[in-house]
Formats: sequence, C-alpha cells, structure tokens
Amino acid sequence: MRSTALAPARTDERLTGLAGEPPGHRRYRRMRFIRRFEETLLRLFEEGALNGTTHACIGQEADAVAVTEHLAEGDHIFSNHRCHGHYLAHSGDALGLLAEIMGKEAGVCRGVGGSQHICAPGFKSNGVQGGIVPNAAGIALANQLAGNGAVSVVFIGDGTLGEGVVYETLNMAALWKLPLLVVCEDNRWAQSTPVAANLAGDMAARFAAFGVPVREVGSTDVEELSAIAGEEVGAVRAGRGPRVLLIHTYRLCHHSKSDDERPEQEIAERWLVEPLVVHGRRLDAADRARIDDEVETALAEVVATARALP
Ligand SMILES: Cc1ncc(C[n+]2csc(CCOP(=O)(O)OP(=O)(O)O)c2C)c(N)n1
Repeated sequence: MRSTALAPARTDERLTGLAGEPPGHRRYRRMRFIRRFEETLLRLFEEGALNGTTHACIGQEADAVAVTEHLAEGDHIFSNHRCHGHYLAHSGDALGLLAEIMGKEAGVCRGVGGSQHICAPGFKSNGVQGGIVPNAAGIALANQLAGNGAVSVVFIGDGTLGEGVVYETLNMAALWKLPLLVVCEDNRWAQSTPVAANLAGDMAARFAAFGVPVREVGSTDVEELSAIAGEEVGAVRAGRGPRVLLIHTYRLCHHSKSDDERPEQEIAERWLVEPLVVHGRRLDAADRARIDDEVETALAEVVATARALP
C-alpha cells in the first residue's frame, strides 16, 4: 500500500538564503529563485516536457516574498491558480513543485495536483477563483477557537473580486473577527479583461463595506511591501480581526502559457520597475552576480533531478 504521507519539503539554501546572509540579499535571492523557476517552467513547456497549463507570477514575486517572511510555523497560506511564487516563498521546495508539475510520484501531491492544486503542510491552493477563500476563513476560525495565535493568509487576484463567495466570507470573517489576512494582488488584468472593464466602483471600498481595514499599496519594492505586510500580519495575529492588503502590481507574462492581448507599450513600461530591478539596485553588482549564479546552479540540479524521477 502506498503511503499517503505528504513528501517533506526539500529546500536548498542557495535558493532560500544562506546562513547569516543580509535580509536584502535573501530577498533578492528568493525573488530571483521564483523568477528563474517559472522561466524554466515556460521553457520546459516549450520543449514539450510538461503538460497542461501554468500561470507564472513573473513581476509579482515581491508580494510572495514580502508576505511569507512574516509567517510562522502553524500559519496557513491559501493561494490560487497563480500559486508557484507563494508556494516557493513559503517552502523553498523547488524539487517537490517541479516534480508535481511534471506529474511525478515524488511531487508535493504525488503528481496528481499539478501546477494549480498544491496541498502541503501550511499551504493549499486551488484553481477555482475565490473557491479557497472560505477554506482560509475556516482554518482561521479553527485557530481562533484553539487560541494558538496562528493566522490564515489568502491570496486572490483583482479578477476574483467578481466572485460572490469572497463577500460571503468577508461578512462572516468580520462578524467573527477571524485571524484572516486577504492579500489582493491587483495586477490590472483578469486573463484578457482589463480591470476597468470588469470592476465597478472602488476596489478598496468593497472590503471597507464589511468594516474590514484595507491597506493599499502600489509597489513592486519588496522592502516596502515587507514592512507593510509585517504590520498587517502582526495586527491580524494580535486578534484585531480580518484585514486586507491590497497590492497594485503587474503581471509581466501572459495569463497562462501564451494568451496575451495587452498593449506592448504597457508591458514594456512595467519591465522597467519590476521587483528584481527595483530591489536589485540595492545590491553590489558582484553580490547580484554571485547570487544569480548560485540560484542558476541549484535550479539546474533540481531540473536534472526532477527529469530523472520516475
Ligand atoms: C470560478 C472560475 N471562473 C473562471 C476561471 C477561469 N480563470 C482562471 S484565472 C482567471 C482570471 C483570474 O484573474 P485574477 O483573479 O485577477 O488573477 P490573475 O490571473 O490576474 O492572477 C479566470 C477567468 C476560474 N479558474 N474559476
């Protein structure tokens, strides 16, 4: 009989951070790791080494790194179809995720979840827009009843603000003062629909209608985002009820593997202020090059190992 136990996360400090490394270097390394992991995935798809589809978070890496660094053992992350960055920032388990996407037995979910459906300790993702938001509230309620100080964080996109279940959940979470942080990554597009064409009124006001405090920031700077995320996670952990962190950002790649109808000029402008450029300027060129090399070497090992898996 096969074991149903989840595979333990396999991490490599060349991807997640060397011991004693300055926080700025560690953040750069983690964002670079996520970026290169997803660029590698897109290449593997082109080669025909992967099936199905995948949604890259290229351009949004700072959100994942900034939020997850404030989470602790016992906290839960809930994510969506664009989950790789969140999962890698949480676990560092590049091999488990790549093996999962390749449909291999050694994958995080033994190869049956794929790119969008990850079930791991402290982490769950689901490709049904908004579908996982009530789960996040349910775990938040369980933690509140247990009085263990743990928090639930759920990542949603701007396009998911069209899902009614988000509002049903906000209502209960606010009434019950659940330890829930909703991180809304507004990347301006829902697949091929610009936000202006599908969202009436003001985004932040939607949350405020439930009396849920909203912290709004338009930034791709991991340091700025980390400072704000730390305050928001801290307030939720202190028992002050649910909160929303609304991050205005941008997705630099197509929605999934190829679909993209956005103006080229708009995309080009956002490449100038993407997270690695913004934060990378803070590092010496030599440190940046060293970290890039270490990430590249470690990822190449992960890809070779994953390819050889049964
Ligand atoms: C309930 C539901 N409807 C439609 C889809 C198809 N779909 C997948 S992603 C997506 C757009 C999501 O936009 P957003 O929430 O802004 O996230 P983003 O893709 O921009 O990260 C759509 C329509 C889905 N997965 N679930």
